[in-house]
Amino acid sequence: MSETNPAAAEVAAPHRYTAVMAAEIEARWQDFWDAEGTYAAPNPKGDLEGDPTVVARPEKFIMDMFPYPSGAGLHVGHPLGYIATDVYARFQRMTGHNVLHTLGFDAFGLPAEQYAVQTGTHPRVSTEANIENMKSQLRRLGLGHDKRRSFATIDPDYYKWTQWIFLQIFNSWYDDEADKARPIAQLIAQFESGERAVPGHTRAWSELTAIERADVLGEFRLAYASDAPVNWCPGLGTVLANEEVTADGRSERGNFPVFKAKLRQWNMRITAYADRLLDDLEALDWPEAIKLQQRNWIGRSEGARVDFPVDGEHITVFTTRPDTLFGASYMVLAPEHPLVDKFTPDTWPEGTHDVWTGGHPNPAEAVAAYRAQAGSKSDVERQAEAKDKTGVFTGVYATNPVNGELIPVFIADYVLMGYGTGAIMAVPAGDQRDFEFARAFELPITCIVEPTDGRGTDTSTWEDAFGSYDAKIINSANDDISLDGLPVAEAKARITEWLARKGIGAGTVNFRLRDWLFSRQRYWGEPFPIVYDEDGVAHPLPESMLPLELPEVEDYSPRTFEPDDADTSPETPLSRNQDWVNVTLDLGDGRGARAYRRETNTMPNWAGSCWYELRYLDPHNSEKLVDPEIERYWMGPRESRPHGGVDLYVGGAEHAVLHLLYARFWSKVLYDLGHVSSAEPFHKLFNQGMIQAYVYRDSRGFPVPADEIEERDGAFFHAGEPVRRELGKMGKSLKNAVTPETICAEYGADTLRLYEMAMGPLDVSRPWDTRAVVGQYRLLQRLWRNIVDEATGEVTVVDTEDADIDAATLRALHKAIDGVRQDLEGLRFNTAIAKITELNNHLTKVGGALPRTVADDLVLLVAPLAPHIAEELWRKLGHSDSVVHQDLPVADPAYAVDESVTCVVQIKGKVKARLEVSPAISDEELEKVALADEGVVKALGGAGIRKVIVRAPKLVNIVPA
Ligand code: ANZ
Repeated sequence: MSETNPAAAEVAAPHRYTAVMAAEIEARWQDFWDAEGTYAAPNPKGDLEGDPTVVARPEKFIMDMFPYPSGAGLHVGHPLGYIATDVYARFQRMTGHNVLHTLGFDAFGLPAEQYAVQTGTHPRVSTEANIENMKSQLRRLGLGHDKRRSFATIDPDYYKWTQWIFLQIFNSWYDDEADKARPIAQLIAQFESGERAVPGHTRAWSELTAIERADVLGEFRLAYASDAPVNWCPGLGTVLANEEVTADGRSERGNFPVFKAKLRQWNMRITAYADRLLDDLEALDWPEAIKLQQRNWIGRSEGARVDFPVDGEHITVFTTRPDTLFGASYMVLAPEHPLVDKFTPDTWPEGTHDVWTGGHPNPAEAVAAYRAQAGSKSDVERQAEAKDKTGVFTGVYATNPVNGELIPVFIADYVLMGYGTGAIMAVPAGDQRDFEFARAFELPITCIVEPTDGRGTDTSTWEDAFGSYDAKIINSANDDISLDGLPVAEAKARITEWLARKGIGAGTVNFRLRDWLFSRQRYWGEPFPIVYDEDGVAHPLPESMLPLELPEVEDYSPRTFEPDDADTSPETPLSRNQDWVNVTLDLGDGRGARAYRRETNTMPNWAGSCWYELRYLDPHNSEKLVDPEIERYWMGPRESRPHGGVDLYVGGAEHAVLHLLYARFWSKVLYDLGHVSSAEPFHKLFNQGMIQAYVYRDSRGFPVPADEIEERDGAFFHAGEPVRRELGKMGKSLKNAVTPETICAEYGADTLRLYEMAMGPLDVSRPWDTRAVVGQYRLLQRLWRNIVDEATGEVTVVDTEDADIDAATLRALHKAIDGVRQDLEGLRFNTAIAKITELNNHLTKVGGALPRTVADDLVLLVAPLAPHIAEELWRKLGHSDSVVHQDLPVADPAYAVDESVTCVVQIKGKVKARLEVSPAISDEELEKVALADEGVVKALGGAGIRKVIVRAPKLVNIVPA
């Protein structure tokens, strides 16, 4: 039979596994699974169509980060994670679990909207078309999703609940005493009864105007509007959250400049949860790198606040090193600090150093000029390490409270208004930025920590600050307190206690985390369920008015501006639609029908993904976002997941602090308010690697189509011209995208699945190589051939008793079963495939018809990875139920071992016996076996045993008493 002539092969082997056959098998089983609802995961109650009434099996909730329905469709890199979760879900189904696995679409937000704007179609039209396209691409891969549970975040039935959650957040406050969120009605009751004083007012709650009450509550609500400076991105025409701004002060999406602007915007008080977001990370099964990024983003610093008197006022600083207070030789305020206006005197005080004035005739002019210059810089630029330190003197002196020294107060841009108190005490000996500033402005540098690196205490000879925590404090004493000789940690504790006693400071914890800016000036997002009355007071819509649907508009384009024009302000597309904006409503609050204006901002694209795991559980519930019993069943706390949450969540590492932090925050609010039993959304997180691809560039550096490349002697050519090869991303713009359809057409979906899983460990990036895909295709062909006669299409297995199967085959089988089970549980799909390949090769080598039980087990092992061919072979083997819900075989430990090794048993150093044992035998087991050995018993002759030294599997040394 000629392997090289496919036509001839087809005549000789009409039942060979080919791409044509794969396509037929795969389409047939996909239709069958859909029709049968094979992947429908029953709920413990409720009305999901097709559910049985009793669910006896333990639950597993397996989830992917759902995709944006981009217009470009999927390339082979996208489904890596989806295939992995599918394999894992299938494995869990075959090991006794009720598995929930489905996939929805994250369809609001900038990517979908930008695509719509580019193509000139309404976002709903293009988004829905993209979703359909992606669904058909994904269906071809044979993913076992429960399709009854799928939705898109743009479905009004879904975003009704996103809006409902917003209202829950709006209608609650953080009770620090109870350390949880509570309904705002309870706070109002406390104000009404007088149990709690109304902050900022001496009048009773009942005497405040509606506007005053709204303002007071705005200081408490977990969702609130504020005028604080925000990140304004003219190029995108919207404001952005801190998390959406890159380290160099540009928009993560589009890479446009971002400026600080004062605009009234909605915020989420995520900072109230800073401690819990930090603490609860501990019990999560997440990659350490992601936990670390979240910890850093939350940025908890322990330190102290200290008051420095100045002109009858005081400047409060935040410091992590109160132990260095005696070395504070000047102060710095952020240029925007409100006290600066209060202080600035008309003239420079006597003795003002020339370098402090920046050449300005008086403090007011100096401050104004410096502020103008600092305003145009991003926080990151301001804090850049290498940057020359700039600043000016404000013309006032503050008093250092520990030694009474008068120290000058500067403004400088390296101090940020948004961190701590926006003011610092500068300790040039201990802090590098302060050191550089002190050198530039000729300020004293007092040595307050004894250097441990031999540089000595004469700071005039120093080249940098000495910030070590492993040193002793010096030169730090007054009549009342001395820190001299204390190590840093002790000095910190002692000075903090002293400051508190004197009433000039206190220990405090500061967080880097800021509240989450929650409004966007775009069309394609969830409308806020908020209206404003004639006083501008915000009112929540009653639940009965949800969903508040996004109106159909002609002009949905965002108003964008020159990317670097900071003096612009946003315009919301919804505001153009006055008929929608101005409404008369009866909110059911006893005020009757009134005129209101709708909020015209929309929610950010993160909103829909903050809670979608919950809706998968109970997707059609019109009464509640999720039934509590159903939520407890799928996600409630267990020993394996102490805070509850999804059992496995797979997605890219780029969402470390955006989506994952926001979703955790929403979970905690819903948990506090009693809507869910899980305080965390995702118990185990796994980040898959990226599929990379070769990019081929011509002599000008432009990418040329990767599928037109010829390789000759290790060099690459395009249209006869030599080209350069490098490893990069896969995508249309680099002309190297490979679509799953292409691979499916050439080899079938099972081959594609196997190839993606075999490429390497799931969490590392790997280069795509179309030429290597055929390797997995051959594996499937050999698997087929081991069970099916290629000439007749009949199965070739024989019924053989286990006892009659040769030992090597039993060993190969059970080793594979054991290894594959462990590998699948550990998400090591590549090594699982290697073990299946080894088994299959063994069977090919042995030749002849397979014993039926071996064929069955082989097919079951393959089923999670290549479900279509497995289903087909399973049925051919005579089974009438789907392979999907079969039990995965369990290895018999008697066979699941390598051949034995020889163990030497010594008594007093002399060899007394040799034992054949399993190489995997434990020390305890081996000791037992050795002591029971006849020869050993004899040699001991009844003597007691003092000690047994075991080095499994090769040595046992017995020391008789
Ligand atoms: C005195 C001192 C002495 C400081 C010393 C450090 C070392 P982390 O750890 O990030 O919280 N700081 C405080 N507020 C600031 C602001 N708004 N802008 C810029 N810097 C600010 O850093 C806290 C330290 O950063 C604080 O402790 C303060 O400098 C500075 F040997 O105070 B330190």
